[in-house]
Parts: sequence; structure tokens; C-alpha cells
Amino acid sequence: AHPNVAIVGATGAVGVELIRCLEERNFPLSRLKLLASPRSAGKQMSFRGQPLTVDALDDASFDEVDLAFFSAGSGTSKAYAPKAVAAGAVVVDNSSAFRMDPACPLVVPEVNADSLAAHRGVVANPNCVAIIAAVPIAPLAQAFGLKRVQMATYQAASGAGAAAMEELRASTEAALRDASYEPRVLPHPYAFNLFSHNAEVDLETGYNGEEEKVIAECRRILDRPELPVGVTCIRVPVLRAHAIAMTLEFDRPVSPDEARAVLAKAPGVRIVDDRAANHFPMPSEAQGQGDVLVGRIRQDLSDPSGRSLALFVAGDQLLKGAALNAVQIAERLFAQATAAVA
Ligand code: A2P
Ligand code: 11C
Repeated sequence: AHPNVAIVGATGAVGVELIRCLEERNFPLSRLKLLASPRSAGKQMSFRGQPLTVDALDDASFDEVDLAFFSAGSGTSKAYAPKAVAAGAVVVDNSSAFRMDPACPLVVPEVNADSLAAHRGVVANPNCVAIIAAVPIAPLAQAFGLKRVQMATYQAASGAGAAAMEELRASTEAALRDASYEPRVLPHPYAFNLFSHNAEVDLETGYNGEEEKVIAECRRILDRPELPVGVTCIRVPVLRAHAIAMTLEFDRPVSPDEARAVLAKAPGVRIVDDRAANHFPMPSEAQGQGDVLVGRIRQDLSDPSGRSLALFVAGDQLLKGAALNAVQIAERLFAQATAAVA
């Protein structure tokens, strides 16, 4: 029999995409349960053309559930993921709650699917920037040896949830009418503006929580605990695709053509690098796509040794950055389980 599946946070920005990914990828399941906060209890959604009613998450929610996707914040994951595992479910958790827990693999299937086998009930889905960065970095690291990573991000509203996407729409509409708009979700005016990521800033180091996660998670996904990584995370007025400017230093000189040849064969990567047309990765083209777009592949002129390359990358934050990666993890888990039984 196919697994019974639950989505915790089904009404959220990622939850809605989880439902769509399960539909589009024809994920084999027997029953789907949609869960959210009590505010959404009774709300109607649909799956494969059938209406489904959202239930409020509670202690009995995981009876007879085999696979539970969590995307309702780390507090909800910490409180309920252990209950789901106790009830016999495997959890794929999109929050940061378990990402640094050695018992919970942190997985980007194209990069480290082999780490899945060691899970003990919870698999962590990484931070969206870490996923979108790791997809092109990993094959280059494998080919050329990676010494150092430096990144600046351009992060979409969707990373802060459905309410932030609505704030971007509403504040932009207000700005076009010359009306005032009081930010409710994000800390600064969003229309025609950008600002340092809204995660809390460490007063000692000056790094915010998003930057700390990106550094720690990139190291863990790439299995390089000491990898030197620097990052500056910025929120930009884009709806749902993150972009990243990155500089990678390798163990030996690498030409853009060598890197292009590796990326052309890398799973989950699509090269968009048309210098003549000045056509490179853009959020508007990354949105709705499973692949991470990679372009502007060129020598980093600040490193005369020729060992450093600069790239520009864009990926759909809600798909590869969240829901799609989670469903790809589940596909591997349930393919493995089926193989083990057979
Ligand atoms: P709800 O819509 O009922 O508030 P987003 O990331 O887009 O903000 O979505 C967050 C998701 O997490 C929503 O589905 C939201 O449900 C859900 N959620 C938030 N708090 C809880 C909670 N305490 N229990 C269950 N689901 C929650
Ligand atoms: C953002 N990446 O764009 C964040 C949101 O680690 O799951 C997701 C935070 C996380 O704001």
C-alpha cells in the first residue's frame, strides 16, 4: 500500500506548493491529510481534483500517518515532529528545528542523498539559500576541490511566508498610489526598497540568523565542517525566487569553460549564460522551475592565481528551496523503503 501523508502548515506559502508538487510529481500516496493552526480548521483546499478539509493540528493528527511534511515554523516542528515519529511516521521537516542535529540528515538529494539512510525518523530540509547554493557548488567542489565560498543573496518575500508576499503586493500597490503603508510583517518598507535580512542580528558578530544558518548548513550539506564561507543576506522586492552572487575559490586554476562543462552535466542545474544577449539567471525565469539557474560564469579578477570563479544563480525559493526538495527527499525515502521490502 502507498503511504498515508500529512502536511503540517498546508495553508502556508510552502504548504500550498507541497500539495502541488505531490500532484505534479504523481507522488504515490493513499491518503492526504492537511493540517494547520486552529485558525484554518474547516478551510477547503483541493488535491487531485478532490476537495479536502483542513484540520487543526493536535496530538491525534498522526494516527495512521506514514509520512509527514512539516512547514509551520520551528516551534511547531519541535513540539509535534517527535509525536509524529512516535506515531510511526517519517518526518521531512522544512524548519530549522533539527537541521544541526546529528541524528537528522540534512539533505539535498542531488548532493548527499546517501546520508538519508542514517535517519531515525526525522529528515531535515535545508534553508532555501543553502539548497539553492549547494546544487551548483557541490559538483564544482567535487571536480576541482573547494577552498572558500563568498556569497551575497537577493532573497524573495516568500522566504518570510505568505503574509510577507502579500505585504510586498499591498505595499507596492500603495506606493503606486502615493498612499502610505505601515509595514506589518517585515521590519522595513518593502516597495521599491531592499534591506538586510530580517532575521535577528548577533550583536557581537554582526551576522544575522539567516547568515548563520546558510554558513552552518552549507558546511553540513557539503560535508565540509571547516569550509570557509562568508555571506551577506539581503531581502529584495521579488515574490518567490532567491538569487545569489557567489565567488568560489578552488584548489587549482579553473577556467569558466571547465566549470561550464561540469555544470552542464550537474543534476538540478540549468545553465543560463548568454553573454551576447546579456541574458543570465533572473528570479522571473527561475520561478515555477525545479532547476537552479546558473550563469555569469567568469573568472574572479580579484584572484590573479586563476583559482577563483564568480557565478550568479537563481532558484525558486518555494520549489527547490523548500517544497520540491522536501518531496524529492520523500521520493528517495519511499523508493528506499520499497526496495528494502522487495
Ligand atoms: P494557518 O494558515 O492556520 O496560520 P507561512 O510560512 O506562509 O506563514 O505559513 C505558515 C503555516 O504554518 C500555515 O499553514 C499556518 O497555518 C501554519 N501554522 C502556524 N502556526 C501553527 C500552529 N501553531 N499549529 C499548526 N500550524 C501552524
Ligand atoms: C528567508 N530563507 O528567505 C529564509 C526563510 O531557514 O527555513 C526560511 C528560513 C529557514 O527568509
